[in-house]
Amino acid sequence: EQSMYFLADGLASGALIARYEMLYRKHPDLTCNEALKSNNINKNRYRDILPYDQTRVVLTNGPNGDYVNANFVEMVIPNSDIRNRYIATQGPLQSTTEDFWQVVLEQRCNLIIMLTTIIEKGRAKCYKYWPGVGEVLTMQNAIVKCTKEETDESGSFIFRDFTIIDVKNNQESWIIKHMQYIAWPDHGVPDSPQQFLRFTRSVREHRVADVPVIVHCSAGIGRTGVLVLMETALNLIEVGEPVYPLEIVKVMREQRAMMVQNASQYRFVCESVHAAYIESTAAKKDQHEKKD
Ligand code: PTR
Ligand code: PTR
Repeated sequence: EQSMYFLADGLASGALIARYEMLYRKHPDLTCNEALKSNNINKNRYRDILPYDQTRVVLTNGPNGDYVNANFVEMVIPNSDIRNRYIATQGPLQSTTEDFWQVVLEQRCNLIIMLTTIIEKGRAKCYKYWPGVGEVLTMQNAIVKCTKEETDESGSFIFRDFTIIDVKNNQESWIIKHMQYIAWPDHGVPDSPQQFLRFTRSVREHRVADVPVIVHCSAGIGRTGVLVLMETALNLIEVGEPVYPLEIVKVMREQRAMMVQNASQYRFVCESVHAAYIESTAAKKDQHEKKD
């Protein structure tokens, strides 16, 4: 597989990282004007992390207007009819919790990926926007209940089940899976490619075609970008298409600025992609031998 050697070489020589460092962090032709309007400016967790106007998620019946710090990100898998949809967003603030759930409601989301903890190194990274087990969060347009919460055996992930009720729409209700990665600090990388691959595969198993998966960390760019890049790579490997990580980052940054925040995160995904390649080649060989 050609792109596997390309990756291994690129990592060993440092060429992959050097080319990553040259990318635009923000697309020069895209704007962030809505984010700066006086009604909206306080809805941003970080003043330097803003959504492009062109791909932002616009609320139709938002209780506080149409703005939320979130972008639609779509990753198309070539030579297939697959397009994996995401909503990449910041960790909600207390004041934007209702807007966050409004996105879930309007987009009919059923999977939320959280890649941060509430507090890291004594700093608030995300508001606890969900109810505890048996508790109910009541908002103007939605009611959310938590029916289940379990930590995986490694202690790195927490899985929750929520039920949401669309109050203004015949009390329609559905189940939402919440998958939280707790062993991944911001500006950092997960403990191991294997652990991260296990989590990303689990995301793939839970995704429903055409429904956007909500992915957030604290700013919604670094860890969120790593996850989107990894899922895209796994999907490409599944369908036998080559993986060129830098091209994937470019496509992501045309939809949300600064996705995959730093070189160590980029290196980590490239290493994980390489690990996934090796696993898939081994699995294919295994299958082949069983057939013989
Ligand atoms: N923003 C710089 C960076 O991207 O690395 C430096 C930085 C790192 C700033 C961490 C703040 C950091 O921590 P916190 O997000 O907890 O304030
Ligand atoms: N101004 C903050 C900083 O540079 O530290 C913004 C920021 C915070 C950027 C966290 C990225 C962060 O990481 P993540 O997107 O993974 O939450």
